[in-house]
Amino acid sequence: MKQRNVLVLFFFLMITVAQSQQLSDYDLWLKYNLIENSELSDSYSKITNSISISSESEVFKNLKKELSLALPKILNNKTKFQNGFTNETTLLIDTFKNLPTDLKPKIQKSIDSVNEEGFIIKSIAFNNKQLTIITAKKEVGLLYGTFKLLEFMQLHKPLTDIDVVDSPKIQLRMLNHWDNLDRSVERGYAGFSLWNWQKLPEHIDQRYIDYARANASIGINATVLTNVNANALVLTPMYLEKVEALANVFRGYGIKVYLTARFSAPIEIGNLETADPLDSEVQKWWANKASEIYKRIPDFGGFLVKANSEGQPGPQNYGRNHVDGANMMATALEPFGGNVIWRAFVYSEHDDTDRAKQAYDEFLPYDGKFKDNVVVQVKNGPIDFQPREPFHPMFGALKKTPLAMEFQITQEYLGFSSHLVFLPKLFEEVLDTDTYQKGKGSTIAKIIDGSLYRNKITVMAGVSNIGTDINWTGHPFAQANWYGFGRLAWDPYISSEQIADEWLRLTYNTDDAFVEPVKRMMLTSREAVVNYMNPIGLHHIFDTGHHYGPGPWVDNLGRPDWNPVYYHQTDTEGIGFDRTTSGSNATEQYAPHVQDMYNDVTAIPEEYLLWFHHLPWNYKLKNGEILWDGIAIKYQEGVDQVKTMIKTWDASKSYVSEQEYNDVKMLLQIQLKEAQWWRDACLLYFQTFSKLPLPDKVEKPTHTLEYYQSLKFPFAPGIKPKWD
Ligand code: BDP
Repeated sequence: MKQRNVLVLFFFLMITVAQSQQLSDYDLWLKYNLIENSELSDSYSKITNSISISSESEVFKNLKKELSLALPKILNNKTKFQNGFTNETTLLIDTFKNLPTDLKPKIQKSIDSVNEEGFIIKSIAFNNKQLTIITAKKEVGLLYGTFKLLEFMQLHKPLTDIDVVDSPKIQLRMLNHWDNLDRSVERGYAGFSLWNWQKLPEHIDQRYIDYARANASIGINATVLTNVNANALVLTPMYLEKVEALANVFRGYGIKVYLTARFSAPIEIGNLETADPLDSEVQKWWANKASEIYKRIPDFGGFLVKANSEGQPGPQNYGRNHVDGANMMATALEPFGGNVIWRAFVYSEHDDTDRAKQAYDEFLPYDGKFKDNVVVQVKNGPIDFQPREPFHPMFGALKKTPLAMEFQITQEYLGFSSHLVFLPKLFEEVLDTDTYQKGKGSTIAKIIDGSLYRNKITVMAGVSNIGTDINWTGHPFAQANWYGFGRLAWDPYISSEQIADEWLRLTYNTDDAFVEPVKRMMLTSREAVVNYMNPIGLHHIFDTGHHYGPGPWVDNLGRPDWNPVYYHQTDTEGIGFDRTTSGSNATEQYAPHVQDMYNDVTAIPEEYLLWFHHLPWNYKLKNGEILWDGIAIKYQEGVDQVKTMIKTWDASKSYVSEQEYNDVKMLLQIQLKEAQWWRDACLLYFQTFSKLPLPDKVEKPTHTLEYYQSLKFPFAPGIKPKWD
């Protein structure tokens, strides 16, 4: 009997430990772990001993809540808040205009250099003692400054002489949720949509608040709640009331709400017979809709629109064009300060031009024709969020239209949430790329932050990887992709290495012996996935619809450019898509310097080789290997890299909790199995054309090609409804 009680107690304890561990996954990078170094802890305590806050606004309430949550955890002592500045104050948090008059001159220069969302954290001598100040032009800057101060503490940085002057370089730092009203998430691999439409507006889930905290902590200031494949119902009063409730939560964290607008909404929910953008009734309908929304949500951000793309309705259904459609909506939003974000992800089933060329061809003639409150949102590459793509040729080519960057944080083509892939490495590669559109140094970062062409609106969007999973993102390391996206949207020039370093310290452990190897693992993970899925410029060889696993053999889909065989163009002679002047001439869409580089098989970086060139199997790569061997060895390298990742993680075991260790370990095992699956399936298939043996270094496949071709996944997560 006694023994049974002990056992029950033991199980109870185990469950509690497991639950508290999972709850810690829920805390993301806002863990606020206790600082054990007493010297450091004392110095932080001195600074945060007595905090002055002067207002009771939502933003102030939220930053106070955050400090009250964080400081006792980090420093193990209580924080004293005061109303307004006193002699006791050690940390003063206030907007510049409200600072004590004799303090202002000491900060004037710094405040002049920050923008509307920027902030200053400064330690200064004042009234014979040392005072730390967080100040900004607007309240939201104070929130960002507060999160930064807490971040510094979690990173164990010295604060005694702190002097930070920081501003976001991009205005709209935005998540795009591909969330449907039934709570399924298109390309979502982390559970259901966070938005519980059925319980809204009355029930405010704590998740909404924690979501807003997490976003504010990395500077994300806009969210599109709904899928680009939009449902017009979200624009009806019943849903707008729910959207309003979310906007009310997010406002206090500096986050604006946007919605996707289905172009045919005037017909579907407005009882009109047309959605023609030049029809005055349609124009009136959108104007009234905008005014209805702004009555509820005065700071509503605007609409994100996917039009005439993959079967979505748009202006072309009425013989009009993108400019007509976007400007009509922009006119409706203009009186209220709203924006239209018009997506450039278009390709037509009636056009057999290389799909990689179509968006550029369609949009270039419209450059400079959009209204001032329109931004055109472009995916990072010309096809579709592949593990690696060359940059989209629209970047830099449209000189008079602000372009938004659209990255995909959710891993549609990168192993879902079972593969550890650190995406800031991919984002950084894109942002650092030189388009040469205005001479050398015309990097994508400069186009996106508006510094190259002086755009009025600047936007970076990321297709969210967040859902109801307890750890938010499915894979614990996928939290780093949300985090890293936010950091890069704030400052597109910081390095992925810095992001990985800081994320690891905030999330797991600040010990260098842990951080250094695990950081290297994160930084190589992106190249690993390229190697085991799409090496040397291969792309879009994913299985149908769900995009889970390899399907290079697929050739039976409705339109040529949905089929992998279209993208690799393999035959007995060789492999690759000729996009040079002798082929589809997609290279012509780039600046001359880049054209020359991509056209020249000896000058092109080999990672893009088969994206632009069709080459014989025995083509000699730079390292002397023939192409067939080179491809096979890259696939093997990808698998080997995952094996090394597993070793690194094993060696880190003592630095993380058992559950953290096990969780990632199991996921890495899946990644290894799937990397091998990719390697074997692709090589067996390509071998039917090359007819060459696998090089010795490459492990032999464990199954036949027929076996891999027979695999079906009808219930793979994230499937796009209807079209599969
Ligand atoms: C593709 C996805 C599809 C999206 C589409 C888009 O497969 O689910 O609807 O992009 O971005 O990557 O509109």
